[in-house]
Amino acid sequence: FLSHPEDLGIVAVGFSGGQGKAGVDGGPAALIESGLLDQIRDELGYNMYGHDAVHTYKDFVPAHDPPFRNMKNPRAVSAVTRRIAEQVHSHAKEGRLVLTLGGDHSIAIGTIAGTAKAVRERLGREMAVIWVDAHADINTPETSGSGNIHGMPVSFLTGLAREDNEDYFGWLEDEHRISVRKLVYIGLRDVDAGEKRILRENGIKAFSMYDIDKHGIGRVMEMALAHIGSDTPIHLSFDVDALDPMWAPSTGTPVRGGLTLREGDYICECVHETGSLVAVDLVEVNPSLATNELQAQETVRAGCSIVRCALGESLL
Ligand code: B3U
Ligand code: MN
Ligand code: MN
Repeated sequence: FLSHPEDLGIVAVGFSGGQGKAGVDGGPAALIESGLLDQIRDELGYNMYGHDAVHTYKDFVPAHDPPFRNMKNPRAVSAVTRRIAEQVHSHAKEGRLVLTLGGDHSIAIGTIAGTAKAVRERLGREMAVIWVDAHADINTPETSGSGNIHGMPVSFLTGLAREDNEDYFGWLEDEHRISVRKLVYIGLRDVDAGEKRILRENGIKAFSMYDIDKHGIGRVMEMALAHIGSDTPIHLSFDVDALDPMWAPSTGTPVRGGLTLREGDYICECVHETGSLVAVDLVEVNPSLATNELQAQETVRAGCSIVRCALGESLL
């Protein structure tokens, strides 16, 4: 699906407004300083575009941003994700694979909107999303207990949540959206009651940690990819908190009982192997939440491993 599979568009998003903890905006810089982009260029051989800047979106964050429909920082998140959608779209429309480094998971409103639109324009097709996360991030503004938009991106992207005002995600159009039928979750273990209802009522495919224990990650990936169907472009959105805190402690909402690093890497390897990958997000790396320097380093290392596997490191 990529006209230039050797070309990689990079969007480094230093943004934290989708949740309340400072420091996740420092995730991209930490990943890049640890050498991720050098590894991608030198070891994996990609031509890189847009790798020279971590974007802060300062001009897109309004001074006054009161809650709206229970959402916190709604104008900021809406304006920033609208800009991210343009950035991602401009890479994807050239047929590049797009890598976005976050930032909190609200930024996926922009990344997925951007690729979904480009995939429709270039290929005339609907894209699938594999969402790897401890959380479902499918609250509507009304079901959310926290008001944090990083817990809501999937509801806006599927159209389960809608808003007409363009300052509050009203800029999202059908061309930006994905179907609930083409969405697959992996790694869930902390899902709100309202979200469980949404998953059930919409028949959304979800592989929780229970399913991974029961079937093993190998079988789960077979089932996940079978659900999507071969020959469908895939956007992989990977929240580092899907990994067990043993591997990725330095993240905003760690939940015990998660994926091993190898299981996370394997998910990415399988997705890469399909040849259908069009975009990857790695989000929620927050180096400043670590209780010691080693924890921050380990989380960054795990994030780099996830990204390299998604970009094909393990293929012999
Ligand atoms: N479901 C909760 C908690 C949460 C979602 N995503 C993260 N935490 N990282 C919420 O706030 O919507
Ligand atoms: Mn998430
Ligand atoms: Mn999460």
